Amino acid sequence: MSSPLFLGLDSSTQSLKATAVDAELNVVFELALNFEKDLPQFNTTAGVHHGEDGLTVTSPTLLWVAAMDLLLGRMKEAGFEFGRVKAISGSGQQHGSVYWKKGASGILRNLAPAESLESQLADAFAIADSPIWMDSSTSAQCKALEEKLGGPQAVADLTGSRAYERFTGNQIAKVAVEKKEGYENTERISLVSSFVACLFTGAYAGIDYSDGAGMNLMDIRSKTWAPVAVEATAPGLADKLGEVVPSHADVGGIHNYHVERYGFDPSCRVIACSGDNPCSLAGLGLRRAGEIAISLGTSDTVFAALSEPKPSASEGHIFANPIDPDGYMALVCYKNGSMTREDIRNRAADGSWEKFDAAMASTPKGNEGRIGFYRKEPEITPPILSTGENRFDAHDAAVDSFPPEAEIRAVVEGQFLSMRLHGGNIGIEAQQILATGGASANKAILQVIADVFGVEVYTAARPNSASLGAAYRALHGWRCVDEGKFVSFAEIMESAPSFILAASPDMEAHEVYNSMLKRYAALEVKVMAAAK
Ligand code: ADP
Ligand code: XUL
Repeated sequence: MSSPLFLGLDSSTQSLKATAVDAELNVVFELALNFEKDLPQFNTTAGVHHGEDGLTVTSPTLLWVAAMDLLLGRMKEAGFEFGRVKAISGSGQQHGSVYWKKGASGILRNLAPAESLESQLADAFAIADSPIWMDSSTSAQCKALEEKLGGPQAVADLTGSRAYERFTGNQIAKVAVEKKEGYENTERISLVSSFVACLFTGAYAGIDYSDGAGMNLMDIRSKTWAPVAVEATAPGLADKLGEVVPSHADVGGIHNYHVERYGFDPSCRVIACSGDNPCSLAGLGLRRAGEIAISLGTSDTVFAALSEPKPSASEGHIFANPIDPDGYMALVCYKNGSMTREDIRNRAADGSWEKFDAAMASTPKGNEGRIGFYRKEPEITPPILSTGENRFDAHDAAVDSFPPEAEIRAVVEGQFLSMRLHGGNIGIEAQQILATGGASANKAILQVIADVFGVEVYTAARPNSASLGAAYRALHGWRCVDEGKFVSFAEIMESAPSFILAASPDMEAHEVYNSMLKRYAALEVKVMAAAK
């Protein structure tokens, strides 16, 4: 008898990734595809389309559909044994929304294995372009929600976050007005995560409570839709959302499409899919106080598990914890993550990470007092909707440019000073850091993290903690079903591989960063004021 496998898929901004683990959590298979490179017919840049207003950002929903068959087909060609998969779960970029057209549930139910998902679902969406987390075009809707619910603190207390532009409820509110016909023709709205579950079950799958917390629609404590927020958002929305489900819930069996086309066992279960940051929390097994994660993907995020939610009206988010039904997670998100570092790399290091690393090695820690702010995209933390760059010398005087090497160090140091500042503001204090995501492969970046926070930085053997976490959650959900009760996630993680020490703090540099942090905070206030 072949041993069971558990499969995780991560539908992120730029890519679709698969990770399979066995029951002892050994990674037995990994594969990824890149939306821009592997699906050029959708004409995206790094998986997205930017609107002309500089604020609207969408991805074609059908791109994500086509990517699923392409990845599963490549897995089949590579000899992946789908028949061994006991359970599957997924991860999705948070906040993005999918609008299923009236009648789409019938199309999903009747998926035929001989035809692609893309051709069968071509007419299944009432809105062709999904708003995603990078969108910042809904300030008016955010203001309206906060006014209706009694202000930012009231929205934060109810939903875990004040109203944020990328949060799904505010995106839905905009769609309901600007694409009224499409909205009225929508029978179900999925998040990217629950949408992945729909593609596997061939039915509408519930939104899990961890990703559901990123919508400004869910009561963060009861983990059910908050009627007052739902009603304030858009007409008839309650009927389009379905049920909120626990992150470890079994949301259905695999559809025959996948059994026939790829060779899945008909008994394979689908476990609720969740957001990429929640799945990363699962992949890293974050539990202990003081253990924090820094994820460096398309977005940069810093997050930690916590037991008592203290939602802030000014910044950060509280989500339900995807692996602990009584717990929460706190998160701060940056839009100017990897794409902004890439932009500086392209301008100051000829597009080469080697040259980028050489520049880091040739510049002193603390950058001789230089501090830079880089907004290739409108920023979430702190909220600045205009793009731009601000550079300051050691005396806090604004300057127009830095030498190329200093520019590279500035974009890295500024980001982690900001994470220490804003993470600290919502109670994220590090005793140990787990780094993940594409840029966590970069040792020079990890050293800056260790020095700024003054703690050790660890990495997993692989940087894809979201798809790995989805695979772990597939195993977890399957165990919960099998035993007919909630099994603690810690039990699942007993055989998880240990982390690798990637950078130890240089305490002299840490002192330098301690004093820079005060300057950074003061300069940030100036930058914000000037940007308004
Ligand atoms: P996502 O899951 O959001 O699609 P990933 O976690 O896969 O993103 O990260 C992709 C990013 O990783 C790329 O945009 C790239 O800028 C960054 N990256 C890859 N290698 C390096 C490196 N050596 N140094 C810094 N950044 C890197
Ligand atoms: C989190 C957020 C991003 C996306 C990126 O709130 O907006 O990290 O999840 O995938």
